[in-house]
Amino acid sequence: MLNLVLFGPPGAGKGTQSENLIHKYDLVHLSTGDLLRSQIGLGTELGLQAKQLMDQGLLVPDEVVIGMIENKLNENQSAPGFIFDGFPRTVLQAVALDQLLDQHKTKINVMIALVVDSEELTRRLLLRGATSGRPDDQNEDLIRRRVEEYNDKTAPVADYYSQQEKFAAIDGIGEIDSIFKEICQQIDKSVGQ
Ligand code: B4P
Repeated sequence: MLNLVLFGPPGAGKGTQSENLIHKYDLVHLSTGDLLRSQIGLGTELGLQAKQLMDQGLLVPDEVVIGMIENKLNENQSAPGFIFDGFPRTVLQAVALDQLLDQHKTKINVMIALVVDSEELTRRLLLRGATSGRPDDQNEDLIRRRVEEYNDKTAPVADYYSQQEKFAAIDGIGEIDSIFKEICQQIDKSVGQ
């Protein structure tokens, strides 16, 4: 099995690169952002609660996203591997993911971090906000809040994978295709191909 964490601040290109990676490596894509937006679209209680936090640029509670990932792992027991996009976003989520994968007799192979400066992140997200209708992409103060939330709560997750010697950083600025090639090289290296 190949299990990959795609990591980086909001707008770093995680969702964009995941689209290509799932085809090349035949992986199941688990994006907690997409899962939460789907709950919002369905108007569920969970979606309503998540929307209040997401619209403020804040993370939703750990137990909510961990529960969603647990359900998806159980639903996809015969998958050849997973790409975790936007999860884990806290150290507690990272510990929970290791425990869940252990129950499924598998593990994370590599965490790939896309490095992009905050000026470029703001530019990309405002550009996406102009067409996507995502409320969290339409306001510069809110984007700044999301980046602060990332720096406070999510950035330490990199150390967690670094300590396990699974961390690889890639420059996330440049052509989408060339960044994709670099990610693939890193994945192939980590699985010894
Ligand atoms: P996400 O949906 O994960 O939002 P994101 O980080 O903004 O998306 P992403 O980073 O994938 O966007 P991409 O770079 O591909 O989360 C939204 C919210 O959900 C969070 O703020 C939080 O509230 C909540 N949430 C999600 N997961 C959670 C968790 N685990 N715990 C708690 N809360 C959670 O794309 C950005 C733009 O850049 C696109 O328009 C793309 O076209 C462009 N782009 C990409 N690569 C480019 C490149 N190389 N050059 C130029 N543009 C590029």
